[in-house]
Amino acid sequence: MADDAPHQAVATEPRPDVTDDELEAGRKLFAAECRFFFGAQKLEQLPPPAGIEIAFAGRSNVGKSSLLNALTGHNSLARVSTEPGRTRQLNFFDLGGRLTLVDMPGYGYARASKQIKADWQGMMFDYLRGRTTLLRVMLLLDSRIEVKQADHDVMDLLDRAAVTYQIVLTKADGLKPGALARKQDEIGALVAKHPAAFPEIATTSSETGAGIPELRAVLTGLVS
Ligand SMILES: Nc1nc2c(ncn2[C@@H]2O[C@H](COP(=O)(O)OP(=O)(O)OP(=O)(O)O)[C@@H](O)[C@H]2O)c(=O)[nH]1
Ligand SMILES: [Mg+2]
Repeated sequence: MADDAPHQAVATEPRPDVTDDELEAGRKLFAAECRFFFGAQKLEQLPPPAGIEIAFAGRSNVGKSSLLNALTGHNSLARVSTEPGRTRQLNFFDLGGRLTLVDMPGYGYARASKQIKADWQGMMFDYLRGRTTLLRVMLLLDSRIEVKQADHDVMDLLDRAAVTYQIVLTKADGLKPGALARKQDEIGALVAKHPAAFPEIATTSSETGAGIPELRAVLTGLVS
C-alpha cells in the first residue's frame, strides 16, 4: 500500500510556490562551483563581511551539513556524521561568487562539555545576532521529532534580533504523507506566532532529494 511507504511521503506534498523559471535559476546557481573558504572557531576569526550570507542553523544532527551537500550536489563538501556535534566551527562556502553559505555547529548537543557548549553556542548566537551580511537564517527542524526547547529558544532569539529566518523541515523521507502534512500544519502554526519567521516552510529530504530543487529556487530568489 502506497501509504505505508515512507519514501513516497514527499511526492504528495504540496509544492512550494515556485515557477519553472525560478527552478531553472536555482539549478544554474547551485551548479556553480562551491568551495570552502573559511572556518571560524571564534567570533574574532570571522571572515570580513562581504556579499550575502545565508546560514544553516539547527539542533545537532538535524541534517545541516547533509542539506548543504544536497543543495550543492556534493557528497562531501560539508562533513556529515552520525555522531552529533560533528560540525564544530562556522564553515563558510562560496557559491559561484554570488552567495556565501554558512554551515553552523548544532545547538542542543547534550553530551558536549559545558566549556565546549559555551564556546560554540556563544559564538553561534553572537554571529546570528550581529552579522550585517546575514540575509536569512535557514532554521532546520527534524520533521520526525518534536520541536525542542532549544529550538523555541533560538526562534525567540532570532525574533529579538530581528533576523529573518525560514524553517526547513528535514528528513521528510522518514514520514508517511499524512504525518508529514500534520507536521507542516503544526510548524505553520508555530511560525505564525514568530514575527521574524518567514511564513513559508521548506520541506526537504537530503536522502531522496525531495524539496531540494525548490529550496535552491527560494535561495536563488534571495540574491537575484
Ligand atoms: N533519513 C535521512 N537522514 C538524514 C537526512 N539528512 C541527514 N541525515 C542523517 O542525519 C545525520 C546527521 O546529519 P548531518 O548533516 O551531519 O547533521 P548536522 O545537522 O550537520 O549535525 P551537526 O554538525 O552535528 O550539528 C547523518 O547520519 C545523516 O546521514 C535526510 O534527509 N534523511
Ligand atoms: Mg554538521
